[in-house]
Amino acid sequence: MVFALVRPEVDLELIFPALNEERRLPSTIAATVDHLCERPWSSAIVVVDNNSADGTHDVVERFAHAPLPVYAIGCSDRGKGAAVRRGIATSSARYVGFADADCATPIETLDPVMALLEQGHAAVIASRRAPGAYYEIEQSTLRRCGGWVFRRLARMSVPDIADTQCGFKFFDGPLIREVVGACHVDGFAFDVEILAHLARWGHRVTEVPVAWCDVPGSTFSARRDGLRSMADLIRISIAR
Ligand SMILES: Nc1nc2c(ncn2[C@@H]2O[C@H](COP(=O)(O)OP(=O)(O)OP(=O)(O)O)[C@@H](O)[C@H]2O)c(=O)[nH]1
Ligand SMILES: [Mg+2]
Repeated sequence: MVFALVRPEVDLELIFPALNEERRLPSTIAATVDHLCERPWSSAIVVVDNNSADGTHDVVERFAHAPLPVYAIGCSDRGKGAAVRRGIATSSARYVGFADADCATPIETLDPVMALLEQGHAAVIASRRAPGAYYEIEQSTLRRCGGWVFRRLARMSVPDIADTQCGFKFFDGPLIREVVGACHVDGFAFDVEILAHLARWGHRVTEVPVAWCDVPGSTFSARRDGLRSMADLIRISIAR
């Protein structure tokens, strides 16, 4: 693990927001290091940990001698959105993006994503609803109904994006640093706020199909996070 206030510039920084991820994070970082080492871009991994109560911090330490830098940084504001924004705002990479600690989106998805970014696309996001995508989810009725309402509310701000919530999104670095400077949502609806800003500023968001697999151990609570996300979505659509 590397501590650094300012991280050296690389082609790609991949941010993992992590809250109590000692079980899901080790294999995800290992697979990501293996993948990135074989790619032509210089890259770094950044875990943004909101003071996890488990051994998340120790997991990152185990990668101290990895062939590419694996940083751990903190975030005083709670929430996945706050953590991702902190990772992006402190990055100086040419391209930057985030993925979930559960590796629900296979890391191989990075190859088509990077190809599109290098062709000049501003934002490339994995999508479970783009043609060619595959996913299967076992969810409670409450979560399914909540998801339905969430999608309808999200459409008020980003009508053209089929899947706003897949945790695998990559961007042009300078552009997204400017975008997150104008964003405020700390919880799970932060993706919609970022995408809405990109759309408002005239940037196209490209969705790439993903073979997504559900991974147990979710940190999302349909009651607590679901209600908060819906309130955030209403705020995002009013702020237009
Ligand atoms: N730093 C930080 N990370 C968080 C926080 N809440 C969630 N995360 C991370 O956000 C990522 C996505 O969380 P998941 O628990 O997989 O939730 P999800 O993917 O939205 O929902 P599922 O489909 O149920 O998995 C994981 O890497 C979590 O550790 C938080 O408050 N702080
Ligand atoms: Mg997940």
